[in-house]
Amino acid sequence: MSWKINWFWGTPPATKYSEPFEDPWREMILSDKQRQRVFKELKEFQISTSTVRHLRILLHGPTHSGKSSFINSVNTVLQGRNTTVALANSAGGFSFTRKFQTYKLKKDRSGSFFPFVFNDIMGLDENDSRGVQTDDIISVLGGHVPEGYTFNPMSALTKQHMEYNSAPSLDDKVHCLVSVLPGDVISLMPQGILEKMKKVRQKAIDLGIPQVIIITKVDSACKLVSKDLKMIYKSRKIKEKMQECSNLLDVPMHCIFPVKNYCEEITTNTNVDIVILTAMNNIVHFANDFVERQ
Ligand SMILES: Nc1nc2c(ncn2[C@@H]2O[C@H](COP(=O)(O)OP(=O)(O)OP(=O)(O)O)[C@@H](O)[C@H]2O)c(=O)[nH]1
Ligand SMILES: [Mg+2]
Repeated sequence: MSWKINWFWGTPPATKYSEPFEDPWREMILSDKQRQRVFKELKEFQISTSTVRHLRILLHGPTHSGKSSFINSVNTVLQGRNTTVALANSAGGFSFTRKFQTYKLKKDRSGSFFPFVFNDIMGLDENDSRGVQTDDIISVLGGHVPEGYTFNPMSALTKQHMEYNSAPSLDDKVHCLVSVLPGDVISLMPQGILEKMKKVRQKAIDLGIPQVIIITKVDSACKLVSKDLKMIYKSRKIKEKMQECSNLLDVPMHCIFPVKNYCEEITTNTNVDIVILTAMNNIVHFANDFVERQ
């Protein structure tokens, strides 16, 4: 039957890959009012149990994927000004972040902090001698790595080391694992890195830790989005990247959030804020659900 329809109407021209979808495939309101709503949600978020002081969010992923920039971006949104808490770097080569560090974000001038913290770690590299060891990330998940520990790409921290925390509290453990992937080069991700990420993911599944993927650099990944971030959920390219991540790491689409980090800007922008805040609100709720179950 279909050939008759085609014959009658003519074969419709193939949709151009660069053309956006007419309707956004994920509902995302981008307006000042929405920014206020998601901002308020994160600002007022509280942990629903007293078993932990804060929710611990671990960012991991390939080197230069934008892990440190994401922490800075969340802080920039919350402070409403250009900030750098975690040092990010533009040079290639080795992972810039070497130390295991916890970042608390200031809530207001009274010295209080948000009820979540970020752990920034060394990036994963295909070359075993250049990036963080998979076993070290697994140790971080379980709360065994002490603050300030300098990762050694040549050997992982083990129970035999003095620094190894063999009796971690629930506070020390990770409550949400965030895999940070660079949107512009996902398709080129070396198999070796993906295998390492899958191993970490499997351990997180075993421990019941929720998982989220943040896709950074959507501005570099898609011209439409680079010109106007409002196109983020109309872009075929971004949807394809998300699907690719979902397939590669076996994470459902509703746990994947594309963002553009603050890198060059010195002022904040409503749409950039909304995509970052939306991702963060989901992360803290997933982490809170996990802590509630412990
Ligand atoms: N265009 C664009 N550049 C980004 C984005 N996020 C990060 N970058 C850039 O990517 C580079 C690496 O960012 P980092 O935040 O240092 O990445 P990282 O994952 O912490 O890297 P390592 O600590 O070295 O493993 C920097 O030059 C950032 O400015 C983004 O959303 N868009
Ligand atoms: Mg870093």
